[in-house]
Amino acid sequence: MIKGITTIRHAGSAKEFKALSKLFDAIGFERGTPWKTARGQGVPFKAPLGQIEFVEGLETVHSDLWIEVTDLDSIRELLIKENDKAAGEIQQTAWDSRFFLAVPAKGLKVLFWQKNRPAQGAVEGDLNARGMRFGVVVSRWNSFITERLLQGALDALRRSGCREEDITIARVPGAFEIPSQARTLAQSGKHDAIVTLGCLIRGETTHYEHISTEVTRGIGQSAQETGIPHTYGVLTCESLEQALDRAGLKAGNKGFEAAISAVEMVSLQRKTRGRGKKKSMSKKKKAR
Ligand code: DLZ
Repeated sequence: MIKGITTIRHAGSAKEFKALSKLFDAIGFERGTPWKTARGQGVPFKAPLGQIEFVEGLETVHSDLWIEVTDLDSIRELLIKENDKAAGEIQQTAWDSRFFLAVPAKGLKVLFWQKNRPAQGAVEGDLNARGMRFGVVVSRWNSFITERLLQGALDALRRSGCREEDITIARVPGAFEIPSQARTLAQSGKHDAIVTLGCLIRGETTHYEHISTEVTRGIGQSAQETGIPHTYGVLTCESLEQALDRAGLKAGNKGFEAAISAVEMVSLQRKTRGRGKKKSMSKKKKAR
């Protein structure tokens, strides 16, 4: 059974090793488990998809590593910001994509590319959480489930490039307390989005309908009134079995999904927020 593909790149020195690791962190790769012995060190960087492609015929672009991305322009900006002056200009390919070449270390040619999307006039958020700050509100009631949701959410944030220190976790007693804490975090000005996680089980919850309606309404209201995206990872289930399925078993992990949605919403908000709004926010900051 094939498990995966690894491309080994030998760094020329410890300094180059460090610089390459920093750069791959910055562009959103998931860091694997590093190793170090007396004779050397290694650190894997993982992508959601790895493949080997054989090509025959006319192939004009040559590169050691091809990295497909969802937002080519942001990646190029990031590379330039990280001092990779070798990031070339973006060009069109003959196969309906755009690309640019970068040389992050001597002799290492990396090609970043993105498939052209049909021009639909739509703007979408990206999944790069580098530099974003998140508040995560998680309830302790049914902690057997909610802790799994939390692990899913943290996994999603880390994999998208969010740093540990940019995540604040607030634990509340039960789902009913989630909205007020979510609002407190949203109003603090310290978070770009709030991820809410909880678990209500109908069979075990008195006034299930009332609580779930109130929690959903409260979270939505906090999002609308603060202008900070809130995402919904509160399970409302018929049984414990159903909740377990949604917390990492058959039906995925709703915590992971809520966190990924939060990353996308922050990115979308940044892309679509008008200039005027940004200005008035910085004025507000100055006034404080
Ligand atoms: C009281 C209660 C009940 C019966 N069930 C749940 C539940 O299934 N999930 C949950 O998150 N919280 C539950 N709670 C607690 C309430 O949400 C709330 O924390 C308490 O009533 C205290 O205000």
